[in-house]
Amino acid sequence: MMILHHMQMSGNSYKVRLAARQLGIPMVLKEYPLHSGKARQPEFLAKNPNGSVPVLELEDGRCLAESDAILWYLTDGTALQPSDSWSQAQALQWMFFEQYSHEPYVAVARRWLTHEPKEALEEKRALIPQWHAQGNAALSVMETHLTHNDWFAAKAYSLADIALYGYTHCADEGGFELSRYNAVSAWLNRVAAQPKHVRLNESW
Ligand SMILES: N[C@@H](CCC(=O)N[C@@H](CS)C(=O)NCC(=O)O)C(=O)O
Repeated sequence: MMILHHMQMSGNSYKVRLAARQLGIPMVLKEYPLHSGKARQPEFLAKNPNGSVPVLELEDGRCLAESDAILWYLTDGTALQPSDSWSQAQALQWMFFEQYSHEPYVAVARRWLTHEPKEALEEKRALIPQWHAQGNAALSVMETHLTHNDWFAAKAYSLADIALYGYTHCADEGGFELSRYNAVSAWLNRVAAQPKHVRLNESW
C-alpha cells in the first residue's frame, strides 16, 4: 500500500488526504509532528531532500514531494482532474497561484499566529502586516473569480479547488476575515458539501 508521510495540522498534507478519501485510494499515514524534527532526519531526507511533508511513497519505493504534484498524480484519469488540455492548464494555473501567491501568506500567517509559541511569533511580528496584505490580495483574486464561477477549473469541482481549499478554509486561524469574502465563503460551503468530504482534523 502507498504511504503518505504527512502532518495532520498541515493544509498541504490535508489536500492529499482529502483527494485520497474522495477517490477511495487507500494509504498508510505516517505522522511528522510540527517541531518534532522528524522531517530533518537522514531517513526522511532520503525520501525528500527538501525536508518537507507531504511525501507520497509508492509501493515500489519511489517518493513524490510537493502537495500539488501529489494531487496531480493521484487524480490522473479521475473525475477530479479535467481531461482536456485547456482545463488541465487552468487547474495548473490556480495551483501555481496557490503555491506562489496564496500559501506563502495565508498558510504562514496561520502557522505563526496559531501553531507556534508566542515567543517565536514575537520575532516574526514585523512580518504580519505583509502576510495579511498579500494574503488578502490572494483572497481578493479568488473572490473575483468566484463571483462569476462556481469552481476554479473546467466548471466542475477538481483538484484545483482542493489545492485552494487546503489553507483557505482555515485562514481565520491566520487572522483573515473570511466573512469579508462572500463568494469565497459560498465556495467553501460548496467544497465542504462534496461527497466523501473530510475535515482537516479528521482521523484517517
Ligand atoms: N510546497 C510544499 C510545502 C510543504 C511544506 O511547507 N511542508 C511543511 C508543513 S506544511 C513541512 O513539512 N514542514 C516541516 C517542519 O516544519 O518540520 C507543498 O506544497 O507540499
